[in-house]
Amino acid sequence: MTTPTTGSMAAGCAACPVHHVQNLLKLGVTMDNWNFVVGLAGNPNTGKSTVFNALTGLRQHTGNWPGKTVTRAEGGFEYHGHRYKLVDLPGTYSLLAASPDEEAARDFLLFGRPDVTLVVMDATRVERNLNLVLQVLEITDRVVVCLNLMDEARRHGLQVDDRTLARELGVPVVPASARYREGLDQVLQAVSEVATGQFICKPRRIQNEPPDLKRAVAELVCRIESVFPGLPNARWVALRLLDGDERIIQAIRKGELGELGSVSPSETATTEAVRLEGVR
Ligand SMILES: Nc1nc2c(ncn2[C@@H]2O[C@H](COP(=O)(O)OP(=O)(O)O)[C@@H](O)[C@H]2O)c(=O)[nH]1
Ligand SMILES: [Mg+2]
Repeated sequence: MTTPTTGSMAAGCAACPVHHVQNLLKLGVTMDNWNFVVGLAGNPNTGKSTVFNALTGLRQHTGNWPGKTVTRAEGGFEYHGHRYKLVDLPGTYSLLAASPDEEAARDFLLFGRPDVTLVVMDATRVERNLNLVLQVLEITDRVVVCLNLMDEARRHGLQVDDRTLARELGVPVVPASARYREGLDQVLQAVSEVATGQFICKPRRIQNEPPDLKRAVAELVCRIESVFPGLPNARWVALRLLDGDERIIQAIRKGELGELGSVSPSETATTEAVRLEGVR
């Protein structure tokens, strides 16, 4: 028997939370009593904690990421009848994690799959900050960019065209000066539109992948998914393996990645993981 698909169900889907409850739990984030989870990402010193404090006020607490000495701040807010949990991630320049801080941010974004990733950018260093934004756009299509430190940009005589940036990136870009609480209402509005599916992002992705790469990625994704069923973002893992990312290879060897799938890897998984490396 086939499951009927109705228009309302399809519409409901865009509005459904996408976060991965089990993985979030493994990453130390509980989702009881929350409708949506928002990850706050960005390079260090872009104003993430300032945005976090402004949006959550006193409703926040800090803890550590499981198994790491990296602190995590969690807080919440309500907006238009929905309850949002906001997680302030460690500052990171890249998802190609180099430090435990970057690793915590990467694991949360990749495997916890927040309903919205709010990337805070420094408007005075757009080019450098775009590196992380573009990487985030590769792994999720629910992104809002907060173009922060606009007051600093103005002070330096820099003009940043947020509309063109939004068009080019395919996601909402909201200019803000978090220290002065400017633009934060618009940030909330954009986050809620993306979370509830009122706004569907069309993120800019790598175009024209060479056919050889496409084939290799497809083959690897298939094998990764059979070894680690339920692992979100297998495509990203495949690309990292092809790039020879030592951390990801280790994560596969030690079964860390398996822990973030819906089923623990079987005995054969390790053998298969070694074979996966052989594909490179
Ligand atoms: N001028 C200005 N300073 C800001 C703004 N937002 C944050 N800051 C300052 O930038 C510094 C770093 O902010 P913080 O929130 O700790 O950044 P994080 O490392 O991304 O969490 C702090 O001194 C903030 O007061 C802003 O919009 N304008
Ligand atoms: Mg901070």
